[in-house]
Amino acid sequence: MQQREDFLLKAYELGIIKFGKFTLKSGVESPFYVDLRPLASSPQLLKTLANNLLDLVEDVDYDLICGVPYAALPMATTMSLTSNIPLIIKRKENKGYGTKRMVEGVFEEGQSCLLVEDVITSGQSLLETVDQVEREGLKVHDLVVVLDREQGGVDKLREQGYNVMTLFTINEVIDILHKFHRLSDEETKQIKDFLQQPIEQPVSKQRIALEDKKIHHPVGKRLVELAIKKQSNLIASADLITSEEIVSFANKVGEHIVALKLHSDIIQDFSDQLITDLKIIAREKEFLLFEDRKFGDIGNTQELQFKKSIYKIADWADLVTVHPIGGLESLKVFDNTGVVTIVEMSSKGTLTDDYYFSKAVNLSEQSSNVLGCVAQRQLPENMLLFTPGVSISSTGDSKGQQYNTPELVFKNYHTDFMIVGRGIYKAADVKTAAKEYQTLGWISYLQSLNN
Ligand code: 5BU
Repeated sequence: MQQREDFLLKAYELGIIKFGKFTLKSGVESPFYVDLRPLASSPQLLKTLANNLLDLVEDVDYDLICGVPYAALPMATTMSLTSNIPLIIKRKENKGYGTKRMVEGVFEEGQSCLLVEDVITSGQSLLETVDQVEREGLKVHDLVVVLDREQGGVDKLREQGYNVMTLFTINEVIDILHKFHRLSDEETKQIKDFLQQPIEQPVSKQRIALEDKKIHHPVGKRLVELAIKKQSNLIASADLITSEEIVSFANKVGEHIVALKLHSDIIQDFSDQLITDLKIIAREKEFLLFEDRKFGDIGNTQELQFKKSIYKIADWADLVTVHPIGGLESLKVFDNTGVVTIVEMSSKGTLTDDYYFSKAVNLSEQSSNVLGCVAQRQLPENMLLFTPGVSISSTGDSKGQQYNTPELVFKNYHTDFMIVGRGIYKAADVKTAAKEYQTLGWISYLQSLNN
């Protein structure tokens, strides 16, 4: 007993549990937060922990030890080194990867493996992990977990026939910290009260209506206003290479769109006159001009490209796209133009994986220039989501583009604005196609509000 207490107090000093106000993934506010990753920084504690876990599974037979990144991986490694039982690693899902293998290491079908995890909460993610390991042909029966947050997970796994062994429950942890004066009576009561509450369901992921989004950038507000007024969330991409084609296209689709997206540097006869013409049409038909420049350099170069190139983007673009790869300060150079960061691309094999996505969204949220992002999945509610790769009839091209339908992007991604290029400008009747996308996009958006 004393050894367990001693271990816990030392682990507490490392910062594995913090008290305060924390919003959990489910949206629930918790008075404490547990993170066992710092344990890897203390070889002594890690060894003690591994020994404790091995003691727990003394009577269990297994051929392999399986660790799950990140927190449990050093624990499983230490258990493997101590017991001489080989280690395998259950990979974290990695979208966009070529190999489908979810478990790394040497193993044979039918071998039994002991699964090591840091924390068990509702048990849902642990069940998914077990399922993925079993799909590789391995047998899972025994699981050893450092901390049980006592939210039903252990029972859930036991009901399914798994043998779950846990080192600590959260109530025990709180009791020990209280006993040794790491927590006051008041704090202890508050946490215990929280733990007594019925387990809350995760906040529903219902999408919020455009008018309820908290968008601060004036261009973002204007875009939302236009969408509601015109009942359109369509941005047409005019990937055409002559001024004449672009002006004609803008005249035909103008009433159905909220923005016309251009790539200025593909226009062979780009001139100030083109911009003058487009500005007139944009004012008359009420849409914004969106330059899909995809800036991706240091701030100084981006500023020169934005203001000094022959395209004079700063003089006319309401919106521009920027890769946030150059860091937060590189986004400061766009003055009052609305910045849409590219946090995920639509094309096959894009390098914008989960890690890049979350860092890029984070950075975008910190910049007052940014009103939204280009992505293929849900964003935080304060960002407008722009989704290209949308087509009613095609699933992709021969150069890596991938398409989804308007229904799918509004329902699954909670897209705010869909970007359509070839689906419209290559249509036999451009105006009818724009109208069709507008109607379908708006209906899909309204339906997605009720899901
Ligand atoms: P399409 O013809 O609908 O495939 O054109 C899509 C447009 O959106 C095109 O101008 C691309 O440059 C742009 N796009 C994209 O397709 N995917 C992305 O991830 C980004 C931009 Br970012």
